[in-house]
Formats: sequence, structure tokens, C-alpha cells
Amino acid sequence: MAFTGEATKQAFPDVPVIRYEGPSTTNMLAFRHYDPDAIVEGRPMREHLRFAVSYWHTFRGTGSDPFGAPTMVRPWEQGGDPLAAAISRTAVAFEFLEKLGIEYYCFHDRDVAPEGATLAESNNYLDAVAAELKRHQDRTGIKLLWGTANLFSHPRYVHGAATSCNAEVFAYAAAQVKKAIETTRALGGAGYVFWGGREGYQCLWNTDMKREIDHLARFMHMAVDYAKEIGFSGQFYFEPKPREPTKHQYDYDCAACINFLRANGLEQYVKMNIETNHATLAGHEMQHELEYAGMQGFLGSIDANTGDTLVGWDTDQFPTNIYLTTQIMYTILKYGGLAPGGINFDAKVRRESFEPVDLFHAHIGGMDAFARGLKIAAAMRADGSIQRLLEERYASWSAPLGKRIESGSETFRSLEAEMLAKGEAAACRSGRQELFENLLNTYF
Ligand code: XLS
Ligand code: NI
Ligand code: NI
Repeated sequence: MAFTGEATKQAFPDVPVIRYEGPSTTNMLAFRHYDPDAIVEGRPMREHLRFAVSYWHTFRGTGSDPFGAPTMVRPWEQGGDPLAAAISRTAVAFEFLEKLGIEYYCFHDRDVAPEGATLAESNNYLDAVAAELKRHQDRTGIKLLWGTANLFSHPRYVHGAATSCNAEVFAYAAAQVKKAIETTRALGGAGYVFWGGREGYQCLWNTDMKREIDHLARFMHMAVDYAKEIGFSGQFYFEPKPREPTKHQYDYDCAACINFLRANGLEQYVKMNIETNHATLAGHEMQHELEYAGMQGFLGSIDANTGDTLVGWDTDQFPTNIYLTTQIMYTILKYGGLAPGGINFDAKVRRESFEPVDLFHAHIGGMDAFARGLKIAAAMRADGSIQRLLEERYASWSAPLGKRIESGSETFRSLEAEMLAKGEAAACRSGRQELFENLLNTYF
């Protein structure tokens, strides 16, 4: 992608367009592994990875935390009229996307446009900013991966949105999501995400859990119905997260979400948007969540980040661990890729990394880590040793008895007869975990 450089006054004047220079470059503002047009398993890297920038973290993150004030130095944020600031910020965002060669972005309604005094005013603000986003999209070819609505920051959502005890808050949230879907559609968005926000509880004594979960299902059906009505054909996603901000979120993990979707007749409309740090907060590895969703046809999109093993919090750090990105890309390749989903960096620079250039280092590192993970995963698949070992481990299921059980032609009675005759099952073989792990290391 060529930098079209509309802005006469650039937000990142000292940062060039980031290019692939290969593993031996000494330039830290270059890609060592992400080579967008390089072919892996028959497709260019850009099509496998479909990177997206999160508008909220990258363009709205301030660096504040529960103990301290904002730290981010953002020379383009000059205060003044919030709508004017939101409109001029779009040029900063697109300069950033273009310089990184990232082809997608994701937003919440209230990241891109300010909240007004009334719903109507908020809607007007969103329309004004969306027109500008559309103009930048048309100018650059950059696309919207998914949109969503912020149903958790405003005090009206103190008890949740779709699961609020206040029916008028449910109604307000419905109106907000209606508008967010319309805006996503107007921008040609490839998807729309539901993340629970405050859809959960702090205390079961004051919570009617059944009623709240039923309301969440009603809400999602209304969204699906409205999308059909206006011809929004993007993919809906549900993003699991076990806790934070609430003690227990209803979208706990992939298993809970998929159960919710199936129990409520939503399974054909909604897939998973799986976030690494949310998986670990749920006590799972990311690979587990991807595998769980993938094996049932619910793998949609991912929010790429990582947590810190010493902090039990959604720290949303940029992913740099190539074992992690290899696991992720191996599973994604196994299930045929993410499109129309992608890899959204739902990640923020550390509060101590407050200069604009840190935003580039963060994304370059994440993109290179995923590109490297993709290359390693593809090499593992081409070589096939791990797959062969795995198949060997299950060899008895390809033998006559295993086949008959899998095909449903055996019963408790017939199996009892078989084992009474044999007296004991065939001896088990070693699981060879260490061998698998050592083999994995040979690809790095
Ligand atoms: C918060 C979530 C959020 C969603 C979009 O933890 O990750 O950012 O991705 O609402
Ligand atoms: Ni997320
Ligand atoms: Ni998160």
C-alpha cells in the first residue's frame, strides 16, 4: 500500500512508511518477517493475517490507570471542541494505518465520536465522524474489520446494558446498537462484535441471572433481525471474557458463549471473537479457546494481545511471544483461516511508553510476531511430523474396533462381550509429550 499522505501536517512526521527489510535489517522501524505479499500456503501473508488496529487503545488510550493520570504524549490532541477533535483525529488514524500498511481497523461508536447530551446528538456526532472515516477509507482502501458499541463506560450502564435491571437502559442500549450496526454497514464493515462489557454480575443475591441472560438473548436476536432488515451482511461475533469489570461475565469463555448461542437459537448468526488475555483470565490457553471454537465451526476473529503471568488483569499487552503466535497461527491454518475475521490488535502500549513512535514499535512487533508464527506454523504443517505423531497416538481409532465405535455400530452390550472375551484392553502407549514439545522447538 502506498502512503497517499493527504495530511499536510503529519502526526508522525519522523516515522517513514514501514517496509519489509528481512530478518537481517538493523532498522527497528522495519518488518523483519511481515512481508505482505510473500506467499504462505498459496496465499499472501496479508490475506492470512488481516491485521487491524483498535481505535480505542491506539487513538484514545491515555495511559491513565487506577493510580495515575494520563501519560500519553499526543501532540495532535489539542483539546477544544470534541467533535472537531474527533474529526481531525481520523486523519491521524489513517496516517498511522497507511504507514504501517495495516488494511483494517476496529472501533466502538464512542471511540470515534463523542457522546452527546442526548441520544440524537450522539447519533449526529457519529454520522459526522463516519462520513470522514468513509472519505479516508475511499481515499486509502483501508477497511473496517468490525464495529461495536460501547455499552459500558457511561454511568447509565452501571448495572449492564442488555442485562441491566433497568428496562429503559436496555432500550437505550438497543437504540445505540441499532445505530452502531447502521454505521458499520455504511462503512462496509466486515463484522460486528458483541463484548459483554458489564453484562454479568457482582453479587448473586441482587441478581436474577436467568432473567438477565434471557434479556441478553432477546437483545442479540433483535440485533440479528435488524441486520437482516437493513441488509447488513457482516459477520456477528461474541467476544468471551470471564471477568473484569464484573466479577462474573455471562460471556465467560468459548464454551459458555457457544452454549448460550445454541441454547438461544443464535448459533447460525454469531461466531467467536477470541482474545488472548481473556482466554488466560478464564484459566485457558489461547490455543484451547481457538481449538474449542474451531472444532465446532465458531472460529470467527481474534483480538491479539497478551497478559502478564504476574498480573491477574486484562493488561492488553502487545504480543511478542512467537510460541504463542505459532500456536495461534497453527490452529487458524488448521481451521481454514479467519476471513472475514482478522487479527485485531486489542492491545495498548504501556503507560511508560508514552511517545507516539512507541505505537509503531508496538504494532511492528506484534505484526512480526504473527508473521513469524505463520511461517513456523506453515513449516510445521508442510513437514507434517507433529500431525503424524498425533495420528499415531490415535491409531487404535483407525483399527476395526475404533472405526465401529466411531460409526455408531457398537453398544455397551457388544463392547462388554468383546472385553469379556479379551479379558484386558491392549496396553497403552506413552503420550510422548516431551517428544512433541522437543519437535515443536526444532521449527524455531
Ligand atoms: C475488553 C474487550 C473490548 C472488546 C470490544 O476487554 O476486549 O475491547 O474487544 O468491546
Ligand atoms: Ni477485545
Ligand atoms: Ni480485553
